[in-house]
Parts: sequence; C-alpha cells; structure tokens
Amino acid sequence: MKQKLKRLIGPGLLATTLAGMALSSEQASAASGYAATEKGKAFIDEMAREHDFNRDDLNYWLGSTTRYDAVIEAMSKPAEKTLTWAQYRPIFIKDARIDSALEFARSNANLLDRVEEKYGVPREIIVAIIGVESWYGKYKGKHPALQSLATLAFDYPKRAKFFRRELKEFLLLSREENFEPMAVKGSYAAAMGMPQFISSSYRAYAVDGDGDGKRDLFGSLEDITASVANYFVRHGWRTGETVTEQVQIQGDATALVKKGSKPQLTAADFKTLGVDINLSPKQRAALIELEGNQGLEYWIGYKNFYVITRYNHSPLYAMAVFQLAQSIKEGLAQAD
Ligand SMILES: [Ca+2]
Repeated sequence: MKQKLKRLIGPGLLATTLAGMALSSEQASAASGYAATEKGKAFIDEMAREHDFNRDDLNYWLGSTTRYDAVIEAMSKPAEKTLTWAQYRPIFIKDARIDSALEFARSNANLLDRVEEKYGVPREIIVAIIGVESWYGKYKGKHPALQSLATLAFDYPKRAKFFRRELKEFLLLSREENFEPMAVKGSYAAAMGMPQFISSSYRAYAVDGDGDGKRDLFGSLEDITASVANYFVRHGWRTGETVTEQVQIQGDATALVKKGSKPQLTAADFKTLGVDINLSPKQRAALIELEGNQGLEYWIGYKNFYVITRYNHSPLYAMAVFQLAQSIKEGLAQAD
C-alpha cells in the first residue's frame, strides 16, 4: 500500500512507466543486465514475493544494471588491509583534516551540544568519525550504489552473501526513505552520505535528528550527527570512559594481540607483559599492536575502542578516529 502510493507520487513513477512500456513491446521479453541472470532473477522473485516490490520496478532497476568492474578491483585492496599504522595515520591525522574538523565543530557547536547531551557521545568522536569517513562531505562516494551492490552480490562470490543482503536492505531503505535507487551514490561498498552508512546500518541506526520525518544522511547535519551518536550508543558506548592508552610491554605479546580488538583480557593477562592496569574484576580490555614509525606500539583497547571498531573493524581505523578526536578536543580547548 505504502509502496503503491509512493510509486504514484515519487520519482519511481518514471521508472515504472518506462518498465511498463518496455515490457509491453516485443523485444522487452528479453531481459537485460542483471535481470537476465539466474541470480538476478532469483533476487527479483524474492523481493517481489517476500517484500511486495513491484516486479516491473525490479526488472527495470536490475535490467539497467550491469557488472561494475571498478568496484571489484577496489574491494580487493582496502587501505586498512595493505597499510601499516605508520602509513595509514598520516592520511587522517594531518593539519588539513584537523582544520576542517575544528571548523565543522565550531560552526555546529550548538547542534553538537544538543547531540552530546542527548546521546552521551562526545562531540570530538562524532566529528572525528565524519572527518575520517567523508572529510565533512568532501568524499561521499561517487559510485552508483545499486550497481556496486548488484555487482558485489552477483559477481563477487567471496562476499556475495553479505552484499546480496545489503542489496536487499538498499532497496528496502530506498522504499522507506523514498530514494530513487538508480540515483543514489556511495562508496565502492555502497556506504552512503557524510557518515558513510551501509544500507543495513542506515535502516537500523540512522535517526531523524531534525524531526522532518526523513532520515537524511546526505544533507541534514542534524540527522547525520544524531545518527553517528545513536550508532555508538546502540553499540554500547560508555560515556566518560577511556578509549585507549599506549603502554610499554615486556616479553612476547603475540598470544594476547591475537585475541583481537574485542575486550577479553583481564588485569592478570596484562601483568604477564609487565603492564599494570586498573580493571574491575568483571572488566576486560584488548591489547592492540600497531606498526608505527618507531617500531611496534602497544595500546590497551577498552570497551569504547571496541565500539569504534563496530563502525569499521580495522584497529587502524579506530585508532585514527581516536587520535583525530584527541586533536579536535585539544584544538577546541585551546580556542576556549
Ligand atoms: Ca530529518
């Protein structure tokens, strides 16, 4: 019902009309693009059957969508997997980005007051995330989201399951937020808007900060900042707690580092490396190893560090966000 109304009034009207025309002509029974593939057909069936999408719309969208090689190439070399911390850090922790961050924080000070108050996530973290993700909107992504997702869902077996689900989420999101699916742009993995939410995150965690009834992560700073804060709250951010701190270790850290970013280590575990940390009996932390300019660095990753990795699993990413946030905090304090 909702979809029907939207199709009548929304930008989907053109698509529906075109698809309808095409289907009524002779040649049109020969589907094209991903609509002509077995995987595409099965997907169309599923979306029509289980989610009540119009088949003509689905055929038009996937029929106009073909394999996008640039996305497959990009997927095989994300910076987080090929760079060391020494190489990764200067991409994000540099004067130009810190200046943009401070400018963003200052010009949105009142908004950030409200978001911080409501969600308990400090402004420097929210501002750092938006800075690392899109440099305050400078890099929101130029890849057609539908084509990226369809390519990864149907032509990239390694991550097909994940991206097929994201493709589905993307169409559901487009229907809910009244996006024209073929017009939406994103990163090569179809992360969207200033905070670069993938479709499932957009649906689950984006909020309507300005109360206009839409969740607009492309243009509304109220929606964008509230959505980032909400994402952190929903993943367990603990207001006021330490994120991470650097430590010196003695001995071989391999076994503890291998446990990953999820806090699982006790104070006794840290003691085996000569590190004295204050953890309550129930509290756990992680040991993060980074290859810095001066050799290996070791950092204690507390719960909030892990929460940052829920945004992007790489510890390099979480450390970049943390250090950019520190620079923002210091910059704002100096100006006061
Ligand atoms: Ca809104």
